Amino acid sequence: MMKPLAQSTPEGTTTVDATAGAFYAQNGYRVLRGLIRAEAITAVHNVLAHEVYANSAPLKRHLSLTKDPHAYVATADGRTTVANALLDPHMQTETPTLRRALIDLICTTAVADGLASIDDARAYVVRQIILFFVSPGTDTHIDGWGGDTVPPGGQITLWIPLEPVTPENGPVGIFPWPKGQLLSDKDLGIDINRGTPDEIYNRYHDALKIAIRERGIMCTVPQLDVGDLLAFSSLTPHMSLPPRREGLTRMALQVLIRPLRSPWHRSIPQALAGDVRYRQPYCAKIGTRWRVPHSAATSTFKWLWQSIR
Ligand SMILES: O=C(O)CCC(=O)C(=O)O
Ligand SMILES: [Fe+2]
Repeated sequence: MMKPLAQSTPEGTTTVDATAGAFYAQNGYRVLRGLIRAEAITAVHNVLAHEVYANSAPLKRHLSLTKDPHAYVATADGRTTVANALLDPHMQTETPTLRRALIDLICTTAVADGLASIDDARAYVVRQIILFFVSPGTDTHIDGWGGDTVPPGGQITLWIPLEPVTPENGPVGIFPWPKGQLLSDKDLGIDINRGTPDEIYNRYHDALKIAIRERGIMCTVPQLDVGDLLAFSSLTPHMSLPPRREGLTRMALQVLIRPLRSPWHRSIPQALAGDVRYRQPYCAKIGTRWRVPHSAATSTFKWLWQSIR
């Protein structure tokens, strides 16, 4: 068996591989193993059972952005489960216990240590959380498109499985990508100054897919256990692979975090257009921020959470 890249001790401290930072800079992603406590994952499942599944109130969803009732799917093992992903469940008044459980899961010293091994920001704003029940079938894209740091590439996606992720149940595929490498419209040979935002998005991502293929960049598909965390940069192209058959669940959290020192929001089209005006992010008002200890190894720092709503 391969040596894990990072290990959690029972005390919750983490030994992080010294090569993690260089790997992240070069590849734009990193799997950090064993950082999330099993009890925290169990707690989220328990809270989902009594606060989400048992409740018929419409909840805010991804991708609709609206409050929708549950959409159900029949699982391969004969159950029925919720299929439509929750958007920002940590911010919804209907799910206060889920908010607490998500904070307890994400904002731990072990996750701080993992982040400190790949990034030097030390303080972040949670910009968005999505809770997926099944693989969303997302096409190849970059998460920073709608808003990123200045310069782009500093936002991090924390992708946290709530159940094992295998080649069967719709894993995430990552195209290794140097952190901070932004291909411009000129690099891609496209015009991004005409069309609707959707058309520009599609034109850019279609050209990005061709560039990935022409460069021979191979998709990496991490198999993840409960407890693992996949971190990737906002410019790292990725997608969801489909499940091998219908009715396979693949529960996971996607947490977008942006360094507090660069909380402003500039979309990739704005960055490519050379737009120097920073749009203050709505997330700075509604988000939740926390700090990572400066010396992750020695600090007795307690996670600082502050709702800045
Ligand atoms: O969970 C997945 O398969 C990927 C989702 C994703 O990349 C996104 O929503 O930005
Ligand atoms: Fe994504």
